Amino acid sequence: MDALEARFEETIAADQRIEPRDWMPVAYRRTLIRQIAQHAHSEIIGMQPEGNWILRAPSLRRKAILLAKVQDEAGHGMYLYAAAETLGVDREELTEKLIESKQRYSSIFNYPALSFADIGVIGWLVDGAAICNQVPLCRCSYGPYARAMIRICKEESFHQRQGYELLLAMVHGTDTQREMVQESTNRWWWPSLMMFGPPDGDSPNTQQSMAWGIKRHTNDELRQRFVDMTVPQATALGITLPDPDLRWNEERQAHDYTQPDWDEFKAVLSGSGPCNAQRLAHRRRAHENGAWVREAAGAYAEKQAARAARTEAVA
Ligand code: FAQ
Repeated sequence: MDALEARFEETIAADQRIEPRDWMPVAYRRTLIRQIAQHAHSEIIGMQPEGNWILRAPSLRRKAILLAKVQDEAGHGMYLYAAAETLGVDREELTEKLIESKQRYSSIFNYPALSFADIGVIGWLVDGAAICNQVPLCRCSYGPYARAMIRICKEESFHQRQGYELLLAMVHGTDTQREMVQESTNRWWWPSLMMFGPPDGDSPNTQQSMAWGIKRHTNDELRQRFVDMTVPQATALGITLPDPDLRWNEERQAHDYTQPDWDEFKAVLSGSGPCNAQRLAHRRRAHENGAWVREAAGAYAEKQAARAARTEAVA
């Protein structure tokens, strides 16, 4: 092992951070680019299911909350692309890979938001799962990713609360509103469990990512944490989770639960989920529609650089 590699291993063993200027193994860099890019793309594509409801929110208050949440997601995407750029890739390149389906985004955003109850349930379950998965990433061994995650997690926590607060209002409303919450929970429960990734036995990246301190827990550990956290919240809402075998296991001090349909997960990952084509087509269109902004920003930057060069030459 050469000195650079030994230094990297020592930093990881001492639970300190790797910074962009530090030497790192090619595979460590590659894994981080894959995960951070996938995470950034998820935030950007993740604006679509909720964005669909901004114009149909039932009150000004609900609209303002939803707008703020969706804007936060755009911001998260930007922090994450910036974190990925410290690894030597650029945002343009990552965006191209997303729209050409060469990089992934989270499976969860390939499901449609069909009713306004979905806005509450996405906040409760999807952001709840995102928090479970992302809080440990604040201790990720790669400094820029870990630091980006601190702010993202604070905002995700607001997102989860706004969802739960909306559901509390709905379950205290009419019978129809309560039914809407139950129906929406029934649809989002299983895809939310899939967000944590495949079971540990089928997860090719977990072991190495844990050894490098990129991931701090396995997919199954985090999924279990999410189930245990969510069950009492469902009880407080007075609704049921759609798993007849969900029950507390005294011996394990955890809930037993049914696995989601992993064939469905694979199908969604391979592009045949309910909204895959729609999500990518929308993202592609937005990228094309934004071409003039990128061109204008590029022309402006060139003009500024030429002006600075002229001023320097005169001085
Ligand atoms: N969807 O070996 P593993 C959010 C892929 S942000 C799609 O276990 P790993 C905020 C995986 O990439 C949600 N693909 O992989 C929000 C790998 O692909 P490969 C996003 C998935 O990386 C809320 C293959 O399967 N969060 O929700 C999924 O060790 C509301 C094998 O899997 C993050 O990205 C999936 N669910 O663990 C926004 C968090 N699971 O190798 C708007 C950071 C796995 O074939 C509204 N990421 N794959 O290229 C992570 O923690 C990890 O990457 C995991 C996967 C845990 C997602």
